[in-house]
Amino acid sequence: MADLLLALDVKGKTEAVRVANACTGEVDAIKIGYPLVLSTGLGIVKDLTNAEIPIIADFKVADIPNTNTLICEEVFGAGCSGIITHAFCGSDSLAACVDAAHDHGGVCFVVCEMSHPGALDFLSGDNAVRMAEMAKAAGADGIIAPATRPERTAMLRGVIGDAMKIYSPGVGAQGAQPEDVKKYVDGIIVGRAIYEATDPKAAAHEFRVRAR
Ligand code: BMP
Repeated sequence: MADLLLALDVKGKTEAVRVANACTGEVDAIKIGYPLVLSTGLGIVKDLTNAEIPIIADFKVADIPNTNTLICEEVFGAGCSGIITHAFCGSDSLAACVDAAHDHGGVCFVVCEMSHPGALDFLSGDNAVRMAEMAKAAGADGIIAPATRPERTAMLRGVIGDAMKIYSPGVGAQGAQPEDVKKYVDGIIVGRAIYEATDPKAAAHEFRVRAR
């Protein structure tokens, strides 16, 4: 049984609030990232938290520890409850994000293997295993692993154990189905298949039911 996270990669406040309001009650969290925040500013978090849904900032943080800490302070200060970071900058950079998240009562998720075909160039294989081990050692709350490669996500579950969560993108527009991964993960991430749907609420409802 997996939660449903809406990847709200729309542009502008009007569209973001329209989709978020439509999906209220059907999604367990909203993931925001550069497309939305660069088009609206971080103030969009307050507009979305009116719906009282947890907001996770997918900024795939990847810098030196001090810069990572500064980014996290802005994210959690704006009202987000989670941050998604990369691990490839090293254990000190990763620790900065985990520590900042926990200092603010939030959660930190670590990208280990990505869902798109190009992930096979670097963000996969032994590198993914190593980053999952780094995420566990850093005390991260969970990892990001691909619904498009369920066997890899199952393997990464074995690396991190059951105490950490896995959120899994790739369902819908990228071709994966909720049934492919729901037994391995705690949440599926769906973007275009919901926010581009004629009826986002109905689409979210269907994904939520299928993820259960
Ligand atoms: P969509 O369902 O429209 O493909 O959106 C997927 C979302 O998950 C996007 O926000 C994307 O940036 C994110 N994502 C992904 O697709 N694959 C990954 O490996 C990691 C991601 O964060």
